[in-house]
Amino acid sequence: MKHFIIGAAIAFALSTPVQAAQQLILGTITSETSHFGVGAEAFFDKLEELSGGEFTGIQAPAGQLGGERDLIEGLQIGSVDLAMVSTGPLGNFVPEVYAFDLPFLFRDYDHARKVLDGEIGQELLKKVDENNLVGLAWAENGFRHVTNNVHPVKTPGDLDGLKLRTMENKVHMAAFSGMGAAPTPMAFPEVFSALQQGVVDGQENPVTVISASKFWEVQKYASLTGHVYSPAIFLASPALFEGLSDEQKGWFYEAAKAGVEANRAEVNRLEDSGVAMMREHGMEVLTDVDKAPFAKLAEEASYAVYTDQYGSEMIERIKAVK
Ligand code: EAX
Repeated sequence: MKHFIIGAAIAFALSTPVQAAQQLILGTITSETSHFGVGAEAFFDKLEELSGGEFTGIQAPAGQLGGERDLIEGLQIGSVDLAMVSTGPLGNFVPEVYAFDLPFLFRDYDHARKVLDGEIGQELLKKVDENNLVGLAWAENGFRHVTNNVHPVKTPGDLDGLKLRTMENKVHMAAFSGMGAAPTPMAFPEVFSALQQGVVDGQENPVTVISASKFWEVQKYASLTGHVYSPAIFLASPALFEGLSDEQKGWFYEAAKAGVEANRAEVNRLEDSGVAMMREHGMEVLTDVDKAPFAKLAEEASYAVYTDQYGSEMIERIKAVK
C-alpha cells in the first residue's frame, strides 16, 4: 500500500481531525521512493499489520514539512508525529550524537551497522529520549561523498576555497574547514536550487541522496571521499508516544526495525548501482580517492568539537567494535 501524499493533501490531512492517533504523518526530506521513503513505507506496513489497522500512516516526503531541523523541532512541540531524518542537525539537539558524525571514524557499512545496532547505539538512543524526542531506531543515510562544479577533487588541495554546502552540523563544518573548503551550512530543501544558481560550488552526500535528488542535473564532478558515515534515525514525538500503551509502543519499535531493514536494503542496492547511474547521467566520478590526506586534516580539525566536551572514550569504543 502507498503511504504518501503530496502538497495540499498534506495540509488537509494535518487539519482534518481524525480519530485520535489513527492516521499518522511521517516527515522526510527526500523523495517517497528514496532510501528514506522505502523505509517509511515498510514502517507503516508493519505498524498497520501489528496494530490490526488501529494505526495507519502517510509520508510527507521531499521536505513538505520543512528541513530536518524543522522536523525535529516539530516533533518536540508535537506538530509532527514521526520523522525519518539523517543525524545532520540532530547534534544541535542531542550533542552526544556528534560522535556518529566524526569523519573517517567508521571503517565500512558493516562496522557502522554493528555499532548502531549494538550497546553504543542503544546508549545514544536513550540520550535522544532525554531530549524531548523518542528515538525508535537507527536507520541509514550512507557514506558521504563530495560533489562540485569546479573541478575533480583528488586531493585536499582541490577543496581549497570551494564553497561547499554542508548540513547544519558543526563537526562537518570544522572538518571541511580543516580540509580547505569554505563550508556553508544549509537546510537540505534549499540545496538543489543553491547548486543550480551557483550560490555554492558543491555539496556532500551519500550516493543514495545524490541519486534520489538527481544532483547530476546540477553537479559535474563527484569524488568518493566517503569522509563521513551518515546515520539516519526514526523519531517519534513525545506528544504522540506518551499517549500510547506499552503494547502500542512495542508496535512502533517493531515497525521501526522493519523500516530500517528496508532502508538498509535500499542503501545496499544504491551503493551497488549509484555510481553507474551518476556516470550515465553525465557525472565524472572519481572512485579511487586516496582518503588518508583527507582523513588527517579532517580529524585534526574536527575531533576536538566532540572530545573537548565528551573525551575520546566513545571514539575508542566505536573503533573497538569489530
Ligand atoms: O537526510 O541534509 C543532508 O544532506 C542529508 O544528508 C539529506 O537531506 C538526507
